[in-house]
Amino acid sequence: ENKESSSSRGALIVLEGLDRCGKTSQSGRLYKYLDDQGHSVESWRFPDRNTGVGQMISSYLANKSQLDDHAIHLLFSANRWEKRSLMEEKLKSGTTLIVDRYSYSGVAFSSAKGLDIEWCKAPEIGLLAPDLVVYLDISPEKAAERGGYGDERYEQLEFQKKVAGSYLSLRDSSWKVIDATLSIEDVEKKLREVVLDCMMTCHKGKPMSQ
Ligand code: DGP
Ligand code: NA
Ligand code: NA
Repeated sequence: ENKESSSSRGALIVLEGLDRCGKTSQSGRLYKYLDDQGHSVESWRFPDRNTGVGQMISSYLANKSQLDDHAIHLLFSANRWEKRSLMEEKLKSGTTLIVDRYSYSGVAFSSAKGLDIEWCKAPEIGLLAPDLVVYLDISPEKAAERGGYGDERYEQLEFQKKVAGSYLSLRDSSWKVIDATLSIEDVEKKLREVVLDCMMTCHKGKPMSQ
């Protein structure tokens, strides 16, 4: 029985990892695969740079504006909050969402700057909890070798090392960790396995949590 019944909700699947870990291309491939299989699925990403808040974030990341570390943290969180009701609607209507970065990025990147981790987590409380978090694991050094970083604010080796440490402290048993240094095809295959497993079993009958 491969088809979901029309009454079941979609799964909230989150991809996390350092910059250049391959998340964005993997979410694209996963989206295409699930869509081709006939699933109702959408590919999302945070920050969503298309909103007003998202434009402020984009300008900050491009070093075109300066903001207090706490203020930008709250903007990233607000950017997730402004999409929350749409997210809930989609999931309720049976659409599975593949989300490139979510609250873990929020906490990992800001706490890497030295902000208190509990303070960082607070504005994320009440957002929808993922059914599955997949961490694409790569060392900061290997990630930096991949075609180089762009010009964005956080794309620097020393900072990414701190982010990697923060992510490590956030990992729990609900995370699936995939070795992101495998070939694109192998990462894709492993990602499909954990995602299909989640879609078949892990969220069935489970209410959306916050
Ligand atoms: P991306 O579009 O996935 O390349 O993300 C842009 C950059 O912003 C990337 O370096 C990760 C970082 N980032 C993503 N989400 C958050 C967040 O919620 N808070 C902070 N501080 N940084 C974030
Ligand atoms: Na980036
Ligand atoms: Na990305």
